[in-house]
Amino acid sequence: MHNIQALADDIRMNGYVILENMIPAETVSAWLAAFDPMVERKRASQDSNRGANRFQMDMPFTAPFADPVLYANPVVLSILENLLGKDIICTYFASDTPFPGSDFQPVHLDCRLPFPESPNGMPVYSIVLNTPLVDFTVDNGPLELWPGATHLIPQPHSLEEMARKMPSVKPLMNAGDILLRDPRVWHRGTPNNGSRSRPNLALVYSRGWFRFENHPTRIKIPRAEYENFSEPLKAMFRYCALQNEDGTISDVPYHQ
Ligand SMILES: O=C(O)CCC(=O)C(=O)O
Repeated sequence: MHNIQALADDIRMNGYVILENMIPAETVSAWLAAFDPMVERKRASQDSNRGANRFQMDMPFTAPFADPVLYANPVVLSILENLLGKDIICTYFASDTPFPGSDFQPVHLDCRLPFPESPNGMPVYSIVLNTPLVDFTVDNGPLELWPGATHLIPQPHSLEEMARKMPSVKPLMNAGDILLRDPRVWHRGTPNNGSRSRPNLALVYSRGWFRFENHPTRIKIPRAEYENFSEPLKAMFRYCALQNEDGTISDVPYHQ
């Protein structure tokens, strides 16, 4: 059993928490088998877009990836509700993949601060869900985080300089684990010195009023899939687009 309050408080205090063994091994294997050729096609046709040999790629909201164990995981949703309240939106479904030869990224936050002029840190308003498709090792470019306080710093300056003086962690998650992190937590991708790519899926959930701007492409949900959603799920995906059977795109009907 998960202690939802304690896990939510970990995120409030430390900026992140890791949930172990959340995705069945056969599901992760199916994701990896479908993912590898997709990212290889992208790599063959486009320059890297997140630093050398590192690719951000939008994910299709289709099988095998569009699995409720990922986007509507009951443990995750309980933690999110504790942190964000009942009005939660999901607006981002993508992946980050460093290949061998990738480098350190600049230390960064994934979102802007709503009130950068305020002297106070703000409560949690957005959460990134990451789940790796292969085990993170010390060699294959684990994500590095500066936990504890960086998500509460109201006016972050000189991230690289400050980060050098502050303790960081590189959690070695296993495939099937889920990392929930406040997007304000300072972090960076590290070099992949391993023998294969190290894919990491990412979804972003926010309070209904927050716009996660990191990448503007809307999630496209096949209309048939959306029509089977429960009302709370329809509300959660209300800022996404619908992919119609004839290939056209529609807005999700306005949802109160
Ligand atoms: O290495 C990762 O999985 C995440 C990288 C990252 O933070 C980014 O590309 O913005």
